[in-house]
Amino acid sequence: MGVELHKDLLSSIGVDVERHAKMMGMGLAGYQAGFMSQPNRPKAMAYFDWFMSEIQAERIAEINALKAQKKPAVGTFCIFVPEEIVVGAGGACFGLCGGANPPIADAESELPRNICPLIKSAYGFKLQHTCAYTQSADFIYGETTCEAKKKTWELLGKHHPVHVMNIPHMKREKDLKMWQEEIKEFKEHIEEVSERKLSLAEMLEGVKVINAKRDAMKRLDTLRGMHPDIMPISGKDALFISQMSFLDDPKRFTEKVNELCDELDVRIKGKVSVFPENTPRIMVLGTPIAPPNWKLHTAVEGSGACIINEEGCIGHRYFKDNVDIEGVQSEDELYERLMKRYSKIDCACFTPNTGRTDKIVQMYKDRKADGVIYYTLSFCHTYNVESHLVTEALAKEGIPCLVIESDYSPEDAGQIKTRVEAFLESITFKQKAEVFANK
Ligand code: BJ8
Repeated sequence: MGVELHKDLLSSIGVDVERHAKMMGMGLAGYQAGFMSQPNRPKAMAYFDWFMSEIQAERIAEINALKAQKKPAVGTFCIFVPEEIVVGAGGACFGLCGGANPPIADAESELPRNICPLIKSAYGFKLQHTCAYTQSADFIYGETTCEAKKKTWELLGKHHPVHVMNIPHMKREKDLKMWQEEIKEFKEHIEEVSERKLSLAEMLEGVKVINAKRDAMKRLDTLRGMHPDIMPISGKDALFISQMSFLDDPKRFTEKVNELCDELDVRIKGKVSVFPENTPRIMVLGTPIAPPNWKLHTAVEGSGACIINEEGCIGHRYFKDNVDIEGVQSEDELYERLMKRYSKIDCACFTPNTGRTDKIVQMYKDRKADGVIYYTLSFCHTYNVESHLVTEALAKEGIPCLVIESDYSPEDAGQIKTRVEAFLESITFKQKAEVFANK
C-alpha cells in the first residue's frame, strides 16, 4: 500500500502514521467496495483508482518535493482561494481532509457540537495529525464565508499557520474593490513563502493551467449529464473525479480527465450506458460533498437512479467559469479579472443570491433531469435557509425536489435510502401518469 512506502516522509511532516495508515486502510476498503465493484466502468477510471491508492502517499511525496524547492504548498477549504497564483508560482494548492466522521469526536473537545461536520472533521484531522495534506501545507488559507469557519480559523491558528481572506457577503462595487485587494494580498503571501517575486507571466501561466482543468471538467459534465438516454459514467465515479480535482497535480489531472472524456465520447456514440434506459436522472444541489462522504450518491445510485451532476462547490460551481486573460497587460488588470471570475461564485454566503436559483432551474432544463435533491450538511445555516428559496422556485416550475439534511455519521444512511426510494417512486409514478395522459 502507498502509505507504507512513504512512512518516513509522513512521519517527518508530523503525521500520526499508525492512525493514518488505519484510516487509509478503511478509506481504501470503502472505495474498493463502493466504486471498483461497479459494473461497466470506463477503462480510464483505472487512473483515478490508482490515484486513490496514492492519495495520501505518492501525491504527498510530490507536494513535499515541491516544498523542498521552495515552491508554496497551500491548503484550502473553499473555492474562493485563487489557486492560479499558487500554480503560477510552481506550487501546489489543495483541499484539506474534511469529509470523514472519525475525527469529529476529537474536534468536539475544542469546537461546539452544533456546527457543520465539514469544519469539525477538518479540525479533528488537524488535532489527530491524520491528514497528510494538512501536515504538508505551508499555511492554510481560510476565508470569511460563514460564521463557523470564520471563528474556527482563530482556533485553528493555534495548531497550524493560517491566513484569512476576507470574502464579502455582498457584491456591491465597494465589496468587489476590497475583494481585488484581498487577491493581491494573497499573491504577496505566496511570494513570502516562495521568498521571491512572482511575475505576471508566471501568474498568467497559472491561469492557463487552471482554465484548462476547468475546461476538462466542463467537458466531463456535458458528457455525463447532457445525453438523456445515455449515462456513460456513474454519478459516483464522476463525483470522485470532482473530489480529486482539489488534490491531484492540475496538468496530469486535466490530461487524465480528457482521456476519460475521449472514452465517454466513444461510449455515447456506441450507446454504452452504465444505467438501463429510463433510469431517473437526478441533480444534486447544496453544500460541498467532500471525500469520503459518498453516502448520498450510494443511496441514490443504489436505489436505481443516476446522479447526473452536482451543482455544489465540489462540482459545477467550481468549474463553471474561467478567468478571462485576453489582453491583460498588468498585474492590476489580472487581479481585476481574477476578482471578476471569483465573484461569479454563487455561494449561499452572499445576499442576495438569486442568480443561483435561476441557474439551477436552467441547469435542470438543459439536462432534462427528472428530479432534484437539495443536500445540506447539518448546521450549515446559509445553504439550509437558502433551500427554502430554491425549493419554492423549483415548485413553481413543477420540478420534483427532495431536501436532505445530513452529517457524516453512518447512522442515517438507512433513513436517507428510504426517503430517496420514496422520492424516486413518486417521480416514476408521475412520469407514468404523464405517459398515460398523453395516450
Ligand atoms: S464557496 S459553499 S466551499 S464557503 S463550512 S458554508 S457547509 S457551514 S463549505 Fe463552502 Fe466556499 Fe461557499 Fe463553496 Fe456551510 Fe459548513 Fe460553512 Fe460550508
